[in-house]
Amino acid sequence: MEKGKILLALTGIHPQRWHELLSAEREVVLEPNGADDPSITYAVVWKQKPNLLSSLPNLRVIFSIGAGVDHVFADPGLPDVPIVKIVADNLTQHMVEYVVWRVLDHHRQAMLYRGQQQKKIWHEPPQRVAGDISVGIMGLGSLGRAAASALLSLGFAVNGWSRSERPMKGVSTYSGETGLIPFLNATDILVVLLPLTPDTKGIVNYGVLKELRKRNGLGGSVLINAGRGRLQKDADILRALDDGTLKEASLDVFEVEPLPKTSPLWSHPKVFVTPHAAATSDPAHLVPIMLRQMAAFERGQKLENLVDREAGY
Ligand code: NDP
Ligand code: OXD
Repeated sequence: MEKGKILLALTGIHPQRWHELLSAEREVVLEPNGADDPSITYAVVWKQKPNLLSSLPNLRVIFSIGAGVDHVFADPGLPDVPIVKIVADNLTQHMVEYVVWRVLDHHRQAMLYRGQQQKKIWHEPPQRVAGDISVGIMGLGSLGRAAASALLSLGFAVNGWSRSERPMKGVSTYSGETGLIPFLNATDILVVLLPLTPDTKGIVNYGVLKELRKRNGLGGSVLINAGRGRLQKDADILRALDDGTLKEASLDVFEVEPLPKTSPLWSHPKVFVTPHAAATSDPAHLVPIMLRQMAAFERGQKLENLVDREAGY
Protein backbone atom coordinates (compact mmCIF):
# COMPACT_ATOMS: atom_id res chain seq x y z
CA MET A 1 0.00 0.00 0.00
CA GLU A 2 1.38 3.43 -0.87
CA LYS A 3 2.06 6.19 1.67
CA GLY A 4 -1.37 7.61 2.63
CA LYS A 5 -2.25 11.27 2.86
CA ILE A 6 -3.63 12.74 6.11
CA LEU A 7 -6.52 15.09 6.80
CA LEU A 8 -5.89 17.04 10.03
CA ALA A 9 -9.22 18.17 11.52
CA LEU A 10 -8.91 19.67 15.01
CA THR A 11 -11.49 21.90 16.69
CA GLY A 12 -10.46 24.00 19.70
CA ILE A 13 -6.81 22.91 19.48
CA HIS A 14 -4.16 24.80 17.54
CA PRO A 15 -3.16 22.53 14.67
CA GLN A 16 0.23 24.09 13.85
CA ARG A 17 2.53 21.75 15.82
CA TRP A 18 0.54 18.66 14.80
CA HIS A 19 0.72 19.80 11.19
CA GLU A 20 4.49 20.39 11.30
CA LEU A 21 5.24 17.03 12.86
CA LEU A 22 2.89 14.99 10.67
CA SER A 23 4.13 16.82 7.54
CA ALA A 24 7.70 15.77 8.27
CA GLU A 25 6.76 12.32 6.98
CA ARG A 26 3.53 12.63 5.01
CA GLU A 27 1.38 14.92 2.95
CA VAL A 28 -1.11 16.64 5.26
CA VAL A 29 -4.24 18.58 4.34
CA LEU A 30 -5.54 20.97 6.97
CA GLU A 31 -9.30 21.20 7.42
CA PRO A 32 -11.34 23.13 6.13
CA ASN A 33 -9.48 21.97 2.99
CA GLY A 34 -9.74 18.33 2.09
CA ALA A 35 -13.50 17.74 2.17
CA ASP A 36 -14.40 15.14 -0.53
CA ASP A 37 -10.70 14.61 -1.32
CA PRO A 38 -10.38 11.04 -2.71
CA SER A 39 -6.62 11.02 -2.07
CA ILE A 40 -7.00 11.13 1.74
CA THR A 41 -6.35 7.86 3.59
CA TYR A 42 -6.16 8.91 7.25
CA ALA A 43 -7.93 11.46 9.42
CA VAL A 44 -6.27 12.80 12.59
CA VAL A 45 -9.06 14.38 14.59
CA TRP A 46 -10.29 16.18 17.69
CA LYS A 47 -14.01 17.08 17.58
CA GLN A 48 -14.13 16.92 13.79
CA LYS A 49 -16.96 18.78 12.03
CA PRO A 50 -20.07 16.60 11.59
CA ASN A 51 -20.20 14.65 8.31
CA LEU A 52 -16.71 15.75 7.29
CA LEU A 53 -15.25 12.25 7.46
CA SER A 54 -18.13 10.64 5.55
CA SER A 55 -17.27 12.95 2.62
CA LEU A 56 -13.88 11.24 2.19
CA PRO A 57 -14.43 8.33 -0.22
CA ASN A 58 -11.13 6.54 0.49
CA LEU A 59 -10.70 7.13 4.23
CA ARG A 60 -9.16 4.01 5.81
CA VAL A 61 -8.43 4.92 9.46
CA ILE A 62 -9.40 7.64 11.96
CA PHE A 63 -6.86 8.60 14.63
CA SER A 64 -8.10 10.42 17.74
CA ILE A 65 -5.50 12.73 19.25
CA GLY A 66 -6.96 11.92 22.67
CA ALA A 67 -7.46 8.79 24.73
CA GLY A 68 -11.18 9.56 24.80
CA VAL A 69 -13.16 9.07 21.59
CA ASP A 70 -16.59 10.42 22.54
CA HIS A 71 -15.71 13.49 20.43
CA VAL A 72 -15.31 11.21 17.39
CA PHE A 73 -18.64 9.46 18.01
CA ALA A 74 -20.42 12.81 18.30
CA ASP A 75 -20.40 12.90 14.48
CA PRO A 76 -23.80 11.61 13.27
CA GLY A 77 -22.29 10.63 9.90
CA LEU A 78 -19.27 8.78 11.27
CA PRO A 79 -18.01 6.41 8.53
CA ASP A 80 -17.50 2.74 9.31
CA VAL A 81 -13.69 2.66 9.36
CA PRO A 82 -11.37 1.67 12.23
CA ILE A 83 -10.82 4.27 14.96
CA VAL A 84 -7.52 4.31 16.85
CA LYS A 85 -7.30 5.90 20.31
CA ILE A 86 -4.22 7.20 22.07
CA VAL A 87 -2.35 4.99 24.47
CA ALA A 88 0.99 6.64 25.21
CA ASP A 89 3.42 6.60 28.11
CA ASN A 90 3.60 10.39 28.08
CA LEU A 91 -0.16 10.90 28.39
CA THR A 92 -0.41 8.13 30.98
CA GLN A 93 2.34 9.76 33.05
CA HIS A 94 0.47 13.09 33.00
CA MET A 95 -2.71 11.39 34.21
CA VAL A 96 -0.92 9.42 36.93
CA GLU A 97 0.63 12.65 38.20
CA TYR A 98 -2.78 14.38 38.23
CA VAL A 99 -4.44 11.52 40.13
CA VAL A 100 -1.64 11.17 42.69
CA TRP A 101 -1.55 14.97 43.16
CA ARG A 102 -5.28 15.25 43.76
CA VAL A 103 -5.50 12.15 45.99
CA LEU A 104 -2.60 13.34 48.15
CA ASP A 105 -3.99 16.88 48.28
CA HIS A 106 -7.30 15.63 49.70
CA HIS A 107 -5.69 12.96 51.88
CA ARG A 108 -3.27 15.52 53.43
CA GLN A 109 -6.14 18.00 53.93
CA ALA A 110 -4.68 20.74 51.75
CA MET A 111 -8.02 22.55 51.50
CA LEU A 112 -8.20 22.80 55.27
CA TYR A 113 -4.64 24.13 55.53
CA ARG A 114 -5.23 26.70 52.76
CA GLY A 115 -8.24 27.99 54.71
CA GLN A 116 -6.25 28.02 57.94
CA GLN A 117 -3.37 29.88 56.30
CA GLN A 118 -5.69 32.61 55.05
CA LYS A 119 -6.88 33.10 58.62
CA LYS A 120 -3.38 32.57 60.14
CA ILE A 121 -4.61 29.61 62.17
CA TRP A 122 -1.93 27.29 63.65
CA HIS A 123 -3.73 24.00 64.17
CA GLU A 124 -2.74 20.43 63.40
CA PRO A 125 -5.68 18.12 62.68
CA PRO A 126 -5.38 14.32 63.22
CA GLN A 127 -3.34 12.61 60.54
CA ARG A 128 -4.07 9.27 58.89
CA VAL A 129 -1.69 7.17 56.80
CA ALA A 130 -2.50 6.23 53.21
CA GLY A 131 -3.28 2.65 54.18
CA ASP A 132 -6.34 3.87 56.11
CA ILE A 133 -7.85 5.35 52.95
CA SER A 134 -9.24 3.42 50.03
CA VAL A 135 -9.19 4.98 46.60
CA GLY A 136 -11.69 3.56 44.14
CA ILE A 137 -10.91 3.95 40.47
CA MET A 138 -13.91 3.92 38.15
CA GLY A 139 -12.52 2.74 34.84
CA LEU A 140 -9.62 0.32 35.21
CA GLY A 141 -8.24 0.81 31.68
CA SER A 142 -4.83 2.06 30.54
CA LEU A 143 -5.02 5.20 32.67
CA GLY A 144 -6.89 3.68 35.60
CA ARG A 145 -4.44 0.80 35.97
CA ALA A 146 -1.41 3.08 35.84
CA ALA A 147 -2.98 5.37 38.46
CA ALA A 148 -3.81 2.31 40.61
CA SER A 149 -0.17 1.13 40.53
CA ALA A 150 1.09 4.55 41.59
CA LEU A 151 -1.43 4.76 44.45
CA LEU A 152 -0.57 1.24 45.60
CA SER A 153 3.09 2.17 45.74
CA LEU A 154 2.17 5.07 48.06
CA GLY A 155 0.39 2.63 50.36
CA PHE A 156 -3.26 3.44 49.61
CA ALA A 157 -5.81 0.65 49.55
CA VAL A 158 -7.06 0.58 45.94
CA ASN A 159 -10.36 -0.62 44.45
CA GLY A 160 -11.14 -0.74 40.74
CA TRP A 161 -14.39 -0.93 38.77
CA SER A 162 -14.62 -1.89 35.10
CA ARG A 163 -17.14 -3.24 32.59
CA SER A 164 -15.53 -6.68 32.42
CA GLU A 165 -13.48 -8.52 35.02
CA ARG A 166 -10.04 -6.89 35.23
CA PRO A 167 -8.00 -8.60 37.93
CA MET A 168 -5.01 -6.61 39.15
CA LYS A 169 -2.52 -7.63 41.85
CA GLY A 170 -3.07 -5.69 45.07
CA VAL A 171 -6.32 -4.11 43.84
CA SER A 172 -9.82 -5.19 44.94
CA THR A 173 -11.64 -5.36 41.63
CA TYR A 174 -15.36 -5.12 40.89
CA SER A 175 -17.16 -5.18 37.57
CA GLY A 176 -20.43 -4.49 35.85
CA GLU A 177 -23.70 -3.24 37.30
CA THR A 178 -23.67 -5.76 40.15
CA GLY A 179 -20.20 -4.69 41.22
CA LEU A 180 -20.94 -0.97 41.34
CA ILE A 181 -22.56 -0.61 44.78
CA PRO A 182 -20.06 -2.89 46.59
CA PHE A 183 -17.24 -0.94 44.88
CA LEU A 184 -18.66 2.41 46.04
CA ASN A 185 -19.38 1.13 49.54
CA ALA A 186 -15.69 0.22 49.87
CA THR A 187 -14.39 3.55 48.49
CA ASP A 188 -13.41 6.77 50.32
CA ILE A 189 -11.91 8.71 47.42
CA LEU A 190 -13.62 8.09 44.07
CA VAL A 191 -11.41 8.68 41.01
CA VAL A 192 -13.36 8.70 37.75
CA LEU A 193 -11.39 7.61 34.68
CA LEU A 194 -14.24 6.22 32.59
CA PRO A 195 -14.88 6.91 28.92
CA LEU A 196 -18.10 8.75 28.03
CA THR A 197 -20.47 6.28 26.36
CA PRO A 198 -24.26 5.85 26.34
CA ASP A 199 -23.80 3.50 29.33
CA THR A 200 -21.68 5.85 31.42
CA LYS A 201 -23.33 9.23 30.71
CA GLY A 202 -24.48 10.80 33.99
CA ILE A 203 -23.16 7.92 36.08
CA VAL A 204 -21.58 10.24 38.66
CA ASN A 205 -24.89 11.34 40.15
CA TYR A 206 -26.23 11.94 43.65
CA GLY A 207 -27.33 8.32 44.12
CA VAL A 208 -23.85 7.05 43.32
CA LEU A 209 -22.11 9.63 45.52
CA LYS A 210 -24.43 8.68 48.38
CA GLU A 211 -23.04 5.11 48.28
CA LEU A 212 -19.44 6.15 48.99
CA ARG A 213 -17.94 5.06 52.29
CA LYS A 214 -18.17 7.59 55.07
CA ARG A 215 -16.37 5.89 57.95
CA ASN A 216 -12.92 7.13 57.17
CA GLY A 217 -10.31 9.41 58.62
CA LEU A 218 -10.86 11.93 55.86
CA GLY A 219 -14.05 13.16 57.47
CA GLY A 220 -16.13 12.39 54.41
CA SER A 221 -15.86 11.06 50.90
CA VAL A 222 -14.12 12.77 48.01
CA LEU A 223 -14.72 12.86 44.26
CA ILE A 224 -12.01 13.31 41.63
CA ASN A 225 -13.21 13.33 38.01
CA ALA A 226 -10.65 13.40 35.20
CA GLY A 227 -12.69 11.28 32.77
CA ARG A 228 -15.33 13.33 31.00
CA GLY A 229 -17.68 16.06 32.19
CA ARG A 230 -20.85 14.45 30.95
CA LEU A 231 -20.16 11.43 33.15
CA GLN A 232 -21.18 13.69 36.02
CA LYS A 233 -24.16 15.82 36.94
CA ASP A 234 -22.67 19.13 38.10
CA ALA A 235 -25.84 19.97 40.07
CA ASP A 236 -25.71 16.62 41.92
CA ILE A 237 -22.11 17.24 42.92
CA LEU A 238 -23.06 20.65 44.33
CA ARG A 239 -25.96 19.12 46.22
CA ALA A 240 -23.71 16.37 47.63
CA LEU A 241 -21.07 18.92 48.71
CA ASP A 242 -23.62 21.18 50.30
CA ASP A 243 -25.40 18.45 52.31
CA GLY A 244 -22.15 16.76 53.41
CA THR A 245 -22.53 13.64 51.23
CA LEU A 246 -19.21 14.70 49.73
CA LYS A 247 -16.45 16.37 51.68
CA GLU A 248 -14.53 17.78 48.72
CA ALA A 249 -14.09 17.40 44.97
CA SER A 250 -11.39 17.89 42.37
CA LEU A 251 -12.91 18.35 38.93
CA ASP A 252 -10.94 18.51 35.70
CA VAL A 253 -13.97 18.03 33.44
CA PHE A 254 -17.49 19.50 33.37
CA GLU A 255 -20.84 19.03 31.70
CA VAL A 256 -20.16 22.21 29.71
CA GLU A 257 -16.59 23.17 28.80
CA PRO A 258 -15.17 25.71 29.23
CA LEU A 259 -16.94 25.81 32.58
CA PRO A 260 -19.36 28.77 32.33
CA LYS A 261 -18.33 31.76 34.43
CA THR A 262 -21.74 31.57 36.11
CA SER A 263 -21.12 28.05 37.48
CA PRO A 264 -21.09 27.92 41.31
CA LEU A 265 -18.35 25.27 41.02
CA TRP A 266 -15.78 27.98 40.27
CA SER A 267 -16.05 29.57 43.69
CA HIS A 268 -17.18 26.63 45.80
CA PRO A 269 -14.82 26.38 48.81
CA LYS A 270 -14.77 22.58 48.64
CA VAL A 271 -14.03 22.30 44.90
CA PHE A 272 -10.69 22.35 43.11
CA VAL A 273 -11.08 23.17 39.41
CA THR A 274 -8.66 22.50 36.56
CA PRO A 275 -9.54 23.27 32.92
CA HIS A 276 -9.58 19.78 31.35
CA ALA A 277 -5.84 19.70 31.81
CA ALA A 278 -5.24 16.44 33.69
CA ALA A 279 -3.38 14.82 30.79
CA THR A 280 -2.60 16.88 27.76
CA SER A 281 -2.04 15.40 24.30
CA ASP A 282 1.50 16.43 23.42
CA PRO A 283 2.07 16.21 19.66
CA ALA A 284 5.82 15.68 20.12
CA HIS A 285 5.05 12.38 21.85
CA LEU A 286 1.86 11.34 20.06
CA VAL A 287 2.62 12.09 16.40
CA PRO A 288 5.48 9.54 16.20
CA ILE A 289 3.08 6.90 17.56
CA MET A 290 0.50 7.74 14.89
CA LEU A 291 3.08 7.79 12.09
CA ARG A 292 4.42 4.40 13.24
CA GLN A 293 0.88 3.00 13.19
CA MET A 294 0.24 4.32 9.66
CA ALA A 295 3.49 2.79 8.38
CA ALA A 296 2.67 -0.54 10.04
CA PHE A 297 -0.86 -0.50 8.58
CA GLU A 298 0.59 0.04 5.12
CA ARG A 299 2.87 -2.98 5.66
CA GLY A 300 -0.25 -5.00 6.33
CA GLN A 301 0.12 -5.16 10.11
CA LYS A 302 -2.74 -4.85 12.59
CA LEU A 303 -3.68 -1.47 14.05
CA GLU A 304 -3.20 -1.16 17.82
CA ASN A 305 -5.49 0.46 20.39
CA LEU A 306 -8.56 0.10 18.23
CA VAL A 307 -11.84 1.44 19.52
CA ASP A 308 -14.65 -1.06 20.03
CA ARG A 309 -17.40 0.70 18.08
CA GLU A 310 -20.18 -1.20 19.82
CA ALA A 311 -18.90 -0.39 23.31
CA GLY A 312 -18.12 3.20 22.25
CA TYR A 313 -14.58 3.39 23.67
P1 NDP B 1 -9.60 2.63 28.42
O1 NDP B 1 -10.46 2.39 27.25
O2 NDP B 1 -8.24 2.02 28.45
O3 NDP B 1 -10.33 2.17 29.76
C1 NDP B 1 -11.66 2.46 30.03
C2 NDP B 1 -12.06 1.73 31.28
O4 NDP B 1 -13.43 2.07 31.59
C3 NDP B 1 -12.03 0.21 31.14
O5 NDP B 1 -11.59 -0.38 32.33
C4 NDP B 1 -13.49 -0.14 30.88
O6 NDP B 1 -13.87 -1.45 31.24
C5 NDP B 1 -14.18 0.88 31.76
N1 NDP B 1 -15.58 1.05 31.35
C6 NDP B 1 -16.07 1.47 30.16
N2 NDP B 1 -17.41 1.45 30.16
C7 NDP B 1 -17.78 1.00 31.37
C8 NDP B 1 -19.03 0.71 31.97
N3 NDP B 1 -20.17 0.90 31.33
N4 NDP B 1 -19.03 0.24 33.23
C9 NDP B 1 -17.87 0.02 33.90
N5 NDP B 1 -16.65 0.26 33.38
C10 NDP B 1 -16.61 0.74 32.13
O7 NDP B 1 -9.50 4.22 28.57
P2 NDP B 1 -8.31 5.09 29.14
O8 NDP B 1 -7.92 4.55 30.46
O9 NDP B 1 -7.25 5.25 28.12
O10 NDP B 1 -9.03 6.51 29.28
C11 NDP B 1 -10.16 6.68 30.10
C12 NDP B 1 -10.80 8.02 29.83
O11 NDP B 1 -10.04 9.08 30.40
C13 NDP B 1 -10.89 8.44 28.36
O12 NDP B 1 -11.96 7.79 27.70
C14 NDP B 1 -11.11 9.93 28.45
O13 NDP B 1 -12.49 10.21 28.54
C15 NDP B 1 -10.44 10.29 29.78
N6 NDP B 1 -9.26 11.14 29.59
C16 NDP B 1 -9.27 12.40 30.15
C17 NDP B 1 -8.18 13.21 30.04
C18 NDP B 1 -8.13 14.53 30.70
O14 NDP B 1 -7.21 15.30 30.45
N7 NDP B 1 -9.07 14.84 31.57
C19 NDP B 1 -6.98 12.79 29.28
C20 NDP B 1 -7.08 11.45 28.76
C21 NDP B 1 -8.20 10.67 28.90
P3 NDP B 1 -13.19 -2.74 30.56
O15 NDP B 1 -11.78 -2.77 31.14
O16 NDP B 1 -14.00 -3.86 31.01
O17 NDP B 1 -13.18 -2.50 29.08
C1 OXD C 1 -8.18 12.83 26.06
C2 OXD C 1 -8.31 14.15 26.68
O1 OXD C 1 -9.19 12.15 25.84
O2 OXD C 1 -7.31 14.91 26.68
O3 OXD C 1 -7.03 12.42 25.78
O4 OXD C 1 -9.37 14.48 27.18
